[in-house]
Amino acid sequence: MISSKILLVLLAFFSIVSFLTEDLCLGGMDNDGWKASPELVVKLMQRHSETNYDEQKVPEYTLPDPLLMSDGTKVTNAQVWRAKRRPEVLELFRTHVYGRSPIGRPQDMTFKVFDLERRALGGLATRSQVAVDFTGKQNGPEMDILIYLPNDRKKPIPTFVILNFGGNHTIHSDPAIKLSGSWMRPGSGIVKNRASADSRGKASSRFPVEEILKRGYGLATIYYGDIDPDFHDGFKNGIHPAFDKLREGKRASDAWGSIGAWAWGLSRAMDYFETNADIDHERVIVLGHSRLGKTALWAGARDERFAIVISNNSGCGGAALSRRRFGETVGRINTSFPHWFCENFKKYNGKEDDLPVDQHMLIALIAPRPVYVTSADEDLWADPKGEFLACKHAAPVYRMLGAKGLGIDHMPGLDSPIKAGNIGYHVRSGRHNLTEYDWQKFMDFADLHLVMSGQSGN
Ligand code: GTR
Repeated sequence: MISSKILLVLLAFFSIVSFLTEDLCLGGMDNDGWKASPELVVKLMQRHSETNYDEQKVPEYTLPDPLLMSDGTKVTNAQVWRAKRRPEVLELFRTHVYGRSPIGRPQDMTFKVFDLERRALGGLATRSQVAVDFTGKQNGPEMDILIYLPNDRKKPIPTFVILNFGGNHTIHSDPAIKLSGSWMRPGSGIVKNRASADSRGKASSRFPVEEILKRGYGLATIYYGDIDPDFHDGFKNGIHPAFDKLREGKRASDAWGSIGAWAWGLSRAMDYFETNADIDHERVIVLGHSRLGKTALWAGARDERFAIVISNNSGCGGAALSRRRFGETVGRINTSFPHWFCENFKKYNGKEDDLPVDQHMLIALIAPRPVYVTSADEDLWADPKGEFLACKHAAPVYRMLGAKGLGIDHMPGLDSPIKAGNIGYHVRSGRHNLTEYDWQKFMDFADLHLVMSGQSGN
């Protein structure tokens, strides 16, 4: 018979061990942390010989120091970071990477709530849909925000905001969600670049709406194509022509690309949240997957009203360090997607070492607010290690601002999230995707950090 005292001691021992394996990332038996599967590396290198997936072939590189001003002065305290270096780094990203977006809320922008249902999803949620007319003109560019807020929680509600790839009606089978009339990329349920009713709910595996509501969070989502359709048309459609200032009929080399536009749209959604008393606008978490993960990081870097920023499998031009040239490179992304970044970014095709920034500095711009970055085991195109290293090299800025950064130096094991510091990270089993596992970890991170820091927007 084991006495209850011994049982208690054993229980305490095992909970300490499990705490350590999660937070010091011993990841079960995997003390060395995550490494790409050698079989996968061989397979990918055979399939795409022009792409590097071999860690041994990552070139030597030196990262720019986020705490060193362009004039060579060292940033030694939080005041200098805030007053001088942060604006300088932001300006470098505007000039060389994402381009310059219009500043602030457009004067004539209007919000119209065209749907309000207090007994949505069997009474679990209040659903609303809001039309945002960016220029205040009926026939001008417009985005629709779909919002679910839990009914059984005290208002205001901390809320996730996420852009989606297929239209708001794809995130859930709720038949009252407006079927998007915007331009769509070809795919199932799409006829002549428009959504048909067949596409309702088709992305629901990426949006565990009920789970989010049950954990006390709201969810707001917007179709990214409402802000700018994702194809290169010389910036004639979407939001760009309404706000672009041309010089002699031409766009400037630092004019905003599509990522800049999508991120700007997220800030306009925040403008709306500030007018809705049921949404806790001081606890809005901006999140995105893949190209929209790049977008979430840029949105959170530019707009400090976002309390937490989450990048899911964002890769090149997102959380991954460009200088590693592992998986997708600057040259590759600018060739495949010439409309995502500003024109100046193309100067760095094959010349990553000349960039005055790297992506750890994008994460540093979010400091000291909590940021969570994820990778996926099989998503070598997005360079999991490069995503982790960007978090690690952003940490000195967090520490200078009095926040704990990552708290570790090497990659955690598979499925072993790091969440105690203001920089969180996990590498999940499986492919490039946004899964329920990812959402559970985002909510764990938000539970921990929204309570602890009680972020205030500004
Ligand atoms: C890929 C692109 C990535 C990533 C992804 C996505 O084709 O190379 O940078 O953004 O698309 O957004 O799905």
